[in-house]
Amino acid sequence: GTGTFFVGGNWKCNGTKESITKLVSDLNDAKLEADVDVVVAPPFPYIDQVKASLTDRIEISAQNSWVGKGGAFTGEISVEQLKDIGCKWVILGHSERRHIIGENNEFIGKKAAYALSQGLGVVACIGELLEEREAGKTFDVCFEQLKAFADAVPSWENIVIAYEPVWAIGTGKVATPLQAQEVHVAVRDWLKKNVSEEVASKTRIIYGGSVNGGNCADLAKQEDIDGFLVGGASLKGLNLQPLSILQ
Ligand code: G2H
Repeated sequence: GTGTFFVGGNWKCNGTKESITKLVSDLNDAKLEADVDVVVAPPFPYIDQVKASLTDRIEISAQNSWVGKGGAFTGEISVEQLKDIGCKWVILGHSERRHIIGENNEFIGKKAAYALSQGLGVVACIGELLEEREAGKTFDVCFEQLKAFADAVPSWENIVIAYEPVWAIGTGKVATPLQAQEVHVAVRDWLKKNVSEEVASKTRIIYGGSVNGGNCADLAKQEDIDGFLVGGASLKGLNLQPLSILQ
């Protein structure tokens, strides 16, 4: 693998003050391995609560951010505000935002560039729909999404790429270790050809889509899987014991 193993918990639009209090207390009690970066992404209204109660060992990510400086953008949350309340990361290009909200590659690229310019790390998500996979377009789609990030960002230093095949998201249908590895190695190769050898060898490429305690160990053994973005299972405390991230 590349760099420090990265495990992100994406809570999506879930939780209450009460359930999040419990989740934070479970995370605070968990014994985390020293050499794993652990990050959680609570819904916006709870970030402050989580920041105030969660161990500093775990960093906080937002699930989205506005494309530029804050101002007259009703309903949006700015990068400046996320920094102000202690976020270190933002997830951008998640398939739920691409396919449900309708964010396109160019807009996502701009968001990434702005977030990086203000010092947030970016979890840059890419991934194909089932019909795209079945039509043999997995690499084309992933490379196009990757190119939109590459065209927009000045540096890859603060970016983690998350490969999340849409058909595996929240479906319980996890990609096989070989299906994931095949795309991860192709992404690394794309970076090598289109960005630089250094960026290709240093950028972490994490997998997301129905990761849980039962399937994470085999996925983590793959050479180019450098971590996970976990949704559903992270609401139960990032319970990835077989990987001994939490013991
Ligand atoms: C993919 C993942 C987290 P889940 O979206 O980003 O969610 O683990 O529920 O498939």
